[in-house]
Amino acid sequence: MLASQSRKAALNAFRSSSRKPLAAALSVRSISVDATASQDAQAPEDPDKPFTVKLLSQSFDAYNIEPPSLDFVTTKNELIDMYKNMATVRRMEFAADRLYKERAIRGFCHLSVGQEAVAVGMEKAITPDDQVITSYRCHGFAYMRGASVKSIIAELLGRREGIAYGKGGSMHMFAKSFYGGNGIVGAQVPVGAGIGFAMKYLGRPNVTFALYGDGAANQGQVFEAFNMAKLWNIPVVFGCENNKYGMGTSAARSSALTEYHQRGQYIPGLKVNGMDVLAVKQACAWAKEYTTSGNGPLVMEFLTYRYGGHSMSDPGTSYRTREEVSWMRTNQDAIAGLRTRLLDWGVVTEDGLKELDKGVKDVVDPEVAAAEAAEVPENTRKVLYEDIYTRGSEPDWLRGRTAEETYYYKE
Ligand SMILES: Cc1ncc(C[n+]2csc(CCOP(=O)(O)OP(=O)(O)O)c2C)c(N)n1
Ligand SMILES: [Mg+2]
Repeated sequence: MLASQSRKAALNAFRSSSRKPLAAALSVRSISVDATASQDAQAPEDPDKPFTVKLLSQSFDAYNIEPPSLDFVTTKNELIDMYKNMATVRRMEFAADRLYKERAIRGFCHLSVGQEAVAVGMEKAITPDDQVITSYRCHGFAYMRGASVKSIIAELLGRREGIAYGKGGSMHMFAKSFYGGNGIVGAQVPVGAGIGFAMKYLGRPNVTFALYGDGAANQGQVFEAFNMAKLWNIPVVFGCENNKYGMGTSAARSSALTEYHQRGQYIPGLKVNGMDVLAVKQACAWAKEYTTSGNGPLVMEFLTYRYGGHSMSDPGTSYRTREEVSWMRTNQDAIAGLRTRLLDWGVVTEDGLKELDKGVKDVVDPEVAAAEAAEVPENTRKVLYEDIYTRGSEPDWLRGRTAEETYYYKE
């Protein structure tokens, strides 16, 4: 029996078990978020030789458009690379989790553990000249856009070696063709439409992905951006990462229609199994082709799940059950799902997987250590205001959390 088949059997057993409330909660999704089940396939010997695998039949749900093909063409090397990328993002965020708990990271810290397939699958479908902008949950996207693990962790630690010189923190990381990391919920959607407009205006053949959460999807500015994008046929993909919850409440309690891919009304949409990195890549490649062929925008919904709370200060269990979180972790995890397929398809052996995991550890851990070893910046006016104020306009004081904490440099 294939590993994926035993997983499938476990899943079916769970679904038919007496634990009705959770099964009911999960069945509101009309497409699968299964990342583990796979059709039979056999990878060729040559790691660069393309071969075709079938995506699960419930990978996509299209709105006013033909969905992408379920035939996914890949290579051993691509599959291995996707695995390494997702494992790297997860290990990096585990390090951030530890550093936050040790109080080395202060302020905000939003982890995407559970959602890695979206950032990785999307990047595999686009080029470095395509554009990406996202919400505050941005570490994985920053890494996939080219930021090093060291520069991301150093940013969280407030070091000058950070990707934004330690002045942005968790929500404000930027790289080439990556416009952050935005702390204002929803703000990145019209900005993303603007980036897409710039691509069209400049005659570039590139797509822009503007990502937002289910919690941002009801904002007025989102619909204003949809309108302009359609009016001017802007090559932008509005990508809703639907992880089922906003900051403390479920999507079903905040949205009159939780089919986020249909919320563009006059814009075609596609819902994607966001726990399956292969489905994400297939959908994003299809979306790039559609939007950059003069068809205008698309609305995409990535069904995904975050295992942690909204931020480090949220245990994430007051608005969902522990059972639900652990069920998703055990049964629908994107990384575990790809592991199963790598084995089933003969891409790697069990020993090969161990090697891959060790390789990820050997890359991530020294980079995290280097970020931790970087010097804490001096608390001087020069360092604090560098890159923030135009020379000569720096204030002589720094506001604290309370009036008493205000720091006056000249005293
Ligand atoms: C304009 C604005 N309103 C409120 C907030 C506070 N806030 C931060 S995240 C969040 C919920 C966002 O949920 P969602 O978009 O689903 O993203 P997720 O946390 O699930 O990734 C809220 C209300 C904010 N940052 N900006
Ligand atoms: Mg959400």
